[in-house]
Amino acid sequence: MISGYSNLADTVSSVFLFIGGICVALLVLITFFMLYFVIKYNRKKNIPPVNIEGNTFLEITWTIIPTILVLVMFYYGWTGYKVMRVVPEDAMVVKVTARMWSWLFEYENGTQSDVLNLPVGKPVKLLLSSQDVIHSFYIPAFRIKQDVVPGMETYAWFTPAELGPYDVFCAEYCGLRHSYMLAKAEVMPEEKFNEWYSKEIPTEKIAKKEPLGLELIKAKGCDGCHTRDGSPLLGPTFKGVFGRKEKVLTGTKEREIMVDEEYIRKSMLEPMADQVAGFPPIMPSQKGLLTEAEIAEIIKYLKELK
Ligand SMILES: [Cu+2]
Repeated sequence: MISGYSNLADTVSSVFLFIGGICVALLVLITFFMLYFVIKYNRKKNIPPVNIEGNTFLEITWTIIPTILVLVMFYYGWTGYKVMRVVPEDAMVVKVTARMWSWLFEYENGTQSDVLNLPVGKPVKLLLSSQDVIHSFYIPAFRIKQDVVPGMETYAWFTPAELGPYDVFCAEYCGLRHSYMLAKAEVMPEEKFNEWYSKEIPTEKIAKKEPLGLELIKAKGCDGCHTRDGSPLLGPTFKGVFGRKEKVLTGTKEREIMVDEEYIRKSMLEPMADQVAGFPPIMPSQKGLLTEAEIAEIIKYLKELK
């Protein structure tokens, strides 16, 4: 039986409440005695000091009780943690890629999305990797939080128990737009998920379908730094980029170039080679992350974005 928004929710919440409860009880107890002694042994009362010898009963008590408390905390923490590390064999695998400043979700059939779509009641295993710095994958409602570290793969799993959209956060400060690193986890009935997964898009949606280039820009996280409305963000805006004259830094030398296909392509693969002046040098190379076909689609889209 699952209660809460995921199979882990109850376990994590009860450990949290248990430890929180002990902390509050200790805080109240210690504060009470502190104030009590401050008043009772106030200097103005002129109580003559006496030498107190050891008290075996007290010493044993304050050793045994905290030891038991800490061991109980450990027991609950450990049994809960063990559940989180043992992934059911039938779990659906989703590759999660973190980069400054967005999440990418990739399914076993190659589908990519910036929304984590999930069927309700099915275990899902997330394989987490980072393209740049340390991030942390965090869905508070599911009680899931796992660091995403460049150069290694981490994982997490859970079974979503209730329908709905949920917030996905990055819980590790990862730079300027860390707080914008938001995504949605959409838990849906299995049929609806299968429909989405097999890409049976209803006809009325096909008509409104976004150009592939724009879809890529969103899915690959380009719009974390580049706007499409003309306002500069951490990088130059995409609006009217094609044919624009830009001052770029080549090494330390500033020169003027005109943005053409070749320049856009190079900026994706070697962003630091001719970097637009006035922007921070933070763009990660997309080498190996974008296929030639995807690059072509993005260029096609940017050409049209007047
Ligand atoms: Cu982050």
